[in-house]
Amino acid sequence: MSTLFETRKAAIEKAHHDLLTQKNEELFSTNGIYSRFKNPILTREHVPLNWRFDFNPVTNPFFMERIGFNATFNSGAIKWNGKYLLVVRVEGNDRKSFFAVAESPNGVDNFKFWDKPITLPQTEDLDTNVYDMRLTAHEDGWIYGVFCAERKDPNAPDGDTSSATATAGIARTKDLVNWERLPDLISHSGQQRNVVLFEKFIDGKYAFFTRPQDGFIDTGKGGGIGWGLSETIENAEIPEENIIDSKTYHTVYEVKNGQGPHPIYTDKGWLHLAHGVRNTAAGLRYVLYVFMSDKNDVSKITHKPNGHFIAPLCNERVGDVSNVVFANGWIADDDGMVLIYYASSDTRMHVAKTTIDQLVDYCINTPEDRLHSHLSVDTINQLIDKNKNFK
Ligand code: M1P
Repeated sequence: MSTLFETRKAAIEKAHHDLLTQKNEELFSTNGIYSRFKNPILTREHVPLNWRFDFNPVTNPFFMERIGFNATFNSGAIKWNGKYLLVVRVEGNDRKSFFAVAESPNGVDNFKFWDKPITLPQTEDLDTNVYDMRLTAHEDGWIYGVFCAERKDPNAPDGDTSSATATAGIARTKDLVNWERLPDLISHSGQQRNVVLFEKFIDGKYAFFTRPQDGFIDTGKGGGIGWGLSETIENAEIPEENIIDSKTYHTVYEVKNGQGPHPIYTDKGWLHLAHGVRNTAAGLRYVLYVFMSDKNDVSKITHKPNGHFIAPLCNERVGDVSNVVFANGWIADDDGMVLIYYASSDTRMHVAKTTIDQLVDYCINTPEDRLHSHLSVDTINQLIDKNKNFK
């Protein structure tokens, strides 16, 4: 007769195997700009069983979970040795996030975590929490991961056990297994989150997209996507930062915004994916937007479609932090396909599929936000008039 240990272990292993080998299904896209997929690509249920369970029947006779995981979200992405890799923000039940690589043969399903999470070396100022890594294959030959390093605010008054600081941590690797930690980015504009290293040297310097912020949550006088150059990466410091894409009243990036993954080069210009945040009576709402910058000057925006590109829909709207979509990873494949990896509600990962050509067309031909209702109506009327002879 099977023991409880054996019965539970067999059932849990089968469910895990079925989940990891499940095929995903591309859904029809009404907007024609990108398609969503039926299933999330990574959930907390994908976390390997040997990270969660003690497999020794003597020390775990009930086959209980010993280490719980809460969420798998905000993943950096890279195509590497023919495989689609995500550096996932995995959050334990203890609320600590860490990074772990998950690999898929096709980028849309069958994601499987590597054997162990990433061991991230520390600086002298230990991180309390790390998250949202952006990956950059830099022309200097390294793959960099720039991420948010969070620590308790040393200036928090007694009794304040919540206030934190956000800084851009930097690590680099050649194999995504062994990582070298470099000193955190120094900027002179307050705290930093959503920092992304650009892949090319600019005038011999390392270039960063930044997101300066006065506080940990509120960007205050900061906010907007910034741009700054650093002489070195080993002691990265940006003396000057210019805002290239500001937060703006009554838009989807009214409260704050941030560069998503590294931009994608096209012969028409650089494609950018970013997140924008607005406030509502139900709290902050995070959406994704796309824009394009000059092919000879990545910091000069040339095309900016109005509104959101992806907003949380259906089940995506609910999770630990509801009404959020967030992306810090996408992969442009050799055939022009683009896979956008986005998380919903700080809980699970999804993929959306499009192409470079569709994204460029979207950027160039979608009307801009003209910032007033009557001008939005004017834009709609222009399309109606243009369509008169074609319906
Ligand atoms: O909870 C939503 C997101 O909030 C932060 O983004 P931002 O810095 O723009 O406010 C990040 O902590 C991100 O991880 C999170 O998904």
